[in-house]
Amino acid sequence: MESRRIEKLRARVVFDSRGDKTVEVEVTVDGFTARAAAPSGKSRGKREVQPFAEGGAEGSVRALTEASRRIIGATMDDPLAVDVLLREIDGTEDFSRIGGNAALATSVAAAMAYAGSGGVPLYLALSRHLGVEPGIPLPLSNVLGGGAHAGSGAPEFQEYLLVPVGAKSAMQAIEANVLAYRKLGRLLSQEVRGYPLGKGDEGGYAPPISNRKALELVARAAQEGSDETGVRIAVGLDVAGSNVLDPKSGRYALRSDGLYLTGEEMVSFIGELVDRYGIVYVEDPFAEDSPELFADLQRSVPRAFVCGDDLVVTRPDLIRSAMERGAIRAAIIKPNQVGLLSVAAESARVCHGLSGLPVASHRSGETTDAYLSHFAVGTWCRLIKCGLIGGERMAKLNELLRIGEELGGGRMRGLSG
Ligand code: 2PG
Ligand code: MG
Repeated sequence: MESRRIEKLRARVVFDSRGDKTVEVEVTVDGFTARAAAPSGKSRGKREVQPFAEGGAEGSVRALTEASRRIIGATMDDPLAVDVLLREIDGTEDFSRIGGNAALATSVAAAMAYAGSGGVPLYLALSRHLGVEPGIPLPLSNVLGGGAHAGSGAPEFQEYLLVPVGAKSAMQAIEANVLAYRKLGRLLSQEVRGYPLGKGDEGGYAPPISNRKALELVARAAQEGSDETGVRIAVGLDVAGSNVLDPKSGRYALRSDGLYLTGEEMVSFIGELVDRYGIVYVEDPFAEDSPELFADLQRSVPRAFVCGDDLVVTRPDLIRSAMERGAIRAAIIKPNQVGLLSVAAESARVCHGLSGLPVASHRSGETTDAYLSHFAVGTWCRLIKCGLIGGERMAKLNELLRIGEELGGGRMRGLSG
């Protein structure tokens, strides 16, 4: 690819879907301007980079604006070329000088501007640069939320997900998930008296019920949705285990179920749920510093995909070691956990090399940007976890439909093959 010049950079503070401040960046490359903002997580892994510089989003904008003198005028030989410069400029291990969100917004805006100045969409520029054939990911949809994303009284598990494993296209997958989501709403209004269908941070329902009850209802909604659409919809979970662990007792506190489990008991409990509800995907079932429990679970449910999020925080080295020791078969790829699109792409590559599933993922505080979908297609993440209901979630799904059109429907291999 030929060399192009970064002509302008401008950073500003904007708000995410939760109303928190984040950083948006505009970059102009060879006359083409692109804009990107970074999302923010609430249940963050200990080893994620710092999202913001000292002084929060404003501090990050100041730090990046100061550093922009070194970025403007630089040349890009490929869509991810600005990342080397960003790392040099920040100079810290955890991106604390400019903040991972400012770095990511710059990384993405520059990649998009580079792609746009060459007349191609981001997913195509990425797939060409990385030598990956583009593919459409299977959408994982959060339809019921608890934990850190909901108020007290909601289940402790953070996300109950629909996995439309039988879908052949993004359109089929989204339609099936929306139908099952509506069925879940009906079931909840019948079964949970007085619950006005309130929602959590990611647009899923957040009812005051136990984890067991939530799973039972989500599994019923998935079954009814499968029967009606003919597309098999399975169930997935993000436990966000670090937030369920009570640090004092070292037990997993599932208050809504009246259970206080040791690590080993939690392995058995999750294993039972996987068998009983046909769960195909379990993210962060344990705290981030217990890889041995992940490995125990993965061994006991070999057909399910145990997935690491806080466990591996989008770091290629951590993903490699967790997959090699058999702790996980899937890894969450959240670009702002590492602050650079190139590192996130490398993480997806590591997964492919170890026959694992990369799962492109949103954050609970999102923006209406849709570059996550381009990233997922361009690096062929097999799954995308981007929520379902809410403009900031649907923006990513609608972008998948548009990309699918360009790819002539697009290949969707999902969980199999
Ligand atoms: C997660 C995410 C996104 P947060 O744990 O997977 O769903 O939550 O962005 O709050 O870390
Ligand atoms: Mg997670």
